[in-house]
Amino acid sequence: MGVVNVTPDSFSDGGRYLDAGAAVAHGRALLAEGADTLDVGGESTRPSAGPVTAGEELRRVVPVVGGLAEAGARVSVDTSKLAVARAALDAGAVYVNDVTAFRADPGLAGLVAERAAGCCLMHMLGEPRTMQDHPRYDDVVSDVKAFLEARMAFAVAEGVPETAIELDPGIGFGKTVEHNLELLRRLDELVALGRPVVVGVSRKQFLGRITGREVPAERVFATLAANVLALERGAAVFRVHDVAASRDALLVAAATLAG
Ligand code: PMM
Repeated sequence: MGVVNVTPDSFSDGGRYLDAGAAVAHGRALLAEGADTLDVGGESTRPSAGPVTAGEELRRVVPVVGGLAEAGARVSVDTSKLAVARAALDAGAVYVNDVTAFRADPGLAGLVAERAAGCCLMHMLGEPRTMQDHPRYDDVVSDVKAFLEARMAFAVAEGVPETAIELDPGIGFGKTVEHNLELLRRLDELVALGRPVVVGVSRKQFLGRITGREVPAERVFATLAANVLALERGAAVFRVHDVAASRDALLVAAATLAG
């Protein structure tokens, strides 16, 4: 899953693809690099990011979703807002990636069901503005697992078939470096929920802490290491900025594991 952020303030690529034409060109390049899905987002979820109005998010996202769907891409929309998801599905998206797992707008579940779309339910502790202020868990993996199980039950109760649901531990969303590492180390416990597990480690801050790389774009090798280990522990979907590098690393890892 290639990331197409149409935001001024995302942590690794904010401001680069704010213009719809530039974002579509970037998405097309990621497709050429081998992305299966493009995840289009118009609201940054970085720690300390402020909210964006539905109108502004719509304005950013819809032309890009339309342009990429027209180019033949399988398009995901990264949003927590019903109005944005609806417009994106109208414009050709087939998947809703909600970092709040339908908590911000419970009506999203019904929309996903009605449109027979796919969805990703992600764990986040708190909200972006405060999530990195001393996150605490009894046991991070058990807590995240219980949360994802509960959100999946909610979605199913709202009519979303279980087969349409993918689950994401939300790497970096209300987690310390050690929490993120523990989640990756014990990812098989989330895989045991029986749904494809999505991981988004790409260029994230915990990789910078470990490697000393402060510039997100310099965390590509670190991203590959984390994704390969996640694959080995059963992850199915890899949300990444660097598609070509990730594709090669994951293909070699998958071929080795298959032997
Ligand atoms: N991370 C970001 C945004 N959306 N969605 C899912 N499902 N999983 C993630 O880990 C995730 C996400 C933040 O990264 P970005 O600002 O580079 O998009």
